[in-house]
Amino acid sequence: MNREVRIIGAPSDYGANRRGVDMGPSAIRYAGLADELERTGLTCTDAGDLTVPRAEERDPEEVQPTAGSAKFLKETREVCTALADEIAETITSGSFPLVLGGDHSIAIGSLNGSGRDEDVGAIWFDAHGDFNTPETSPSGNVHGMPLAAALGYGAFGDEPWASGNRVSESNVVLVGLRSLDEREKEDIRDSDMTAFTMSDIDERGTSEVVEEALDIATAGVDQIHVSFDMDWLEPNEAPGVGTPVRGGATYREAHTALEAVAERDDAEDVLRSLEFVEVNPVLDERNKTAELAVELAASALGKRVL
Ligand code: HAR
Ligand code: MN
Ligand code: MN
Ligand code: MN
Repeated sequence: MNREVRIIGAPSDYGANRRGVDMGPSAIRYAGLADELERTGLTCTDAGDLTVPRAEERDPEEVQPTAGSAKFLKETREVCTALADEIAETITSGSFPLVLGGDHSIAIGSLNGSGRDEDVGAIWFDAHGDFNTPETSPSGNVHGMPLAAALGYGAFGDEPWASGNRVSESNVVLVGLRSLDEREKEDIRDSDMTAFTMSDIDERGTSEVVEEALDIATAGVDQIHVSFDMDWLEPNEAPGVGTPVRGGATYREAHTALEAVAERDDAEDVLRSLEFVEVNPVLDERNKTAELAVELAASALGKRVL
């Protein structure tokens, strides 16, 4: 990474059913993000947090717990619109956006900011598919929908703030899946995305799977967004997440995956934006998950042991 890194906090918990994930950006900063990136040799500035009024400080009349079957969609639109603008401006100014969530609904904004002026691909490290729509979601939680939203599925097709971007579906790759809803499985199979499950990682190893993911995500587009949901990891490594699922990536596998991204970026300048989401300090053990997010950010941005 040879651009200045701009840290952008998106402290929203409107997409999740567990409160506390709005404190994720603070926890990751407190874990030493800026210092670690400087030690990695990067220049970094902190843009602070986007303004996200919490549900309690809003006029109860104005808070919309449900809109169709997507909860807090109006609030999520506000956050994502602001985030998309911030990311697009950061890229235009020549800096690199490093986004801190917040629950994964913020990725709708990240994908729209990253894919505003150019075709982009995406790699999605997650236990979950995040491919439900308001029509298919069993929970109504928007953090289970950001990929479907950005790609214009279901009701999101009529929401330009969600789907008015240049994210190329055939360049979207999910990695490390292990928890999908029944309808979501079908929709992922029917889509033009590529999906690798944890079984693929078991059989082929992390390096090979991530190399192939990078090949697919970058084919025919210049750059990619990397979205890293901390629940990708095994819950004992990352206990501070709202929806942990057993059978996740190990500590080393997570570093291996992001080191592979960094190596590719060294060679071809493929990273356009990066985010770490779903860190929930209320559920964490002594900020362990936030500290791991810091380490992984450094790996993704080029930290080398030697
Ligand atoms: N698929 C489930 C739903 O839609 C669970 C989504 C889980 N949340 C996340 N996203 N952390 O990766 O409700
Ligand atoms: Mn997710
Ligand atoms: Mn997840
Ligand atoms: Mn280019």
